[in-house]
Amino acid sequence: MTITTAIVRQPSPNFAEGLTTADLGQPDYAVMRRQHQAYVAALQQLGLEVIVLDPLVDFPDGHFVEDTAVITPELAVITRPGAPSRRGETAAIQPILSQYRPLARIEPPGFLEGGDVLLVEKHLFIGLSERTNEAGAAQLGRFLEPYGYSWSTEAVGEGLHLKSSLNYAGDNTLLVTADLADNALLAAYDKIVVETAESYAANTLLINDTLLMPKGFPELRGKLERFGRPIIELNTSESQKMDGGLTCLSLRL
Ligand code: CIR
Repeated sequence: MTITTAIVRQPSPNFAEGLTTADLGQPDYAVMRRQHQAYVAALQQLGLEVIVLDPLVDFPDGHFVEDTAVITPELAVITRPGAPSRRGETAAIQPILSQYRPLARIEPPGFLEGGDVLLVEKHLFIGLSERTNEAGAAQLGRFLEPYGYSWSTEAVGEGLHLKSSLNYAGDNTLLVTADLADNALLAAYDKIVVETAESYAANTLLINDTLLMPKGFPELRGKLERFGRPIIELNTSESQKMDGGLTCLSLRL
């Protein structure tokens, strides 16, 4: 699908109180804001309409909007985040999404976060993680099967979410971390393998023809240049300190 619109949410001043396992130092709000503004500017430069929502002070991870919904051209599935501290974020995203798509909802005992769902054409790769369980994955699959989608599940090994390790670069090509390079489920695709030292950069985001990648990963940058799509590099240092990356910061429609 051609992406025309992105929904983002401004980081809250208390964003550093969000969940993280990273040990990369204390995040800085002013720097985070600048990096977020640069992200919005990059999406606008690509011709997208960007809807910027207000910060959610009660939800310091709230700007990682990707986790609150899974969007296809037919439907927006409101998730039920596996992280209890993030469950309330979904109520805040529904009003805007209902303007664009019919809504469906993941219900207990299911839980699922958007970061665990990679849509490649009409197939959903769904990661099973601490944030997404089998019941949540099955609910999502059943919502989308009537529209011709297939789905599969994969245990998330390293990283928080599936998309910490697996993303789509276009032209039947996946970006994968080394641990997924020989995965049988991915056999039908060409692959660009992200070296272990640069594994964070597997979280690269395809917007129509262009790849948005995190700054500071020269080996992957070289591989993507050879792949041939336009590249925009963005500094993601403050998101990385909170286990987040480029895909997490938007919902694309
Ligand atoms: C969390 O742990 O939930 C946030 N600090 C980071 C969420 C990143 N989201 C994503 O990769 N889709």
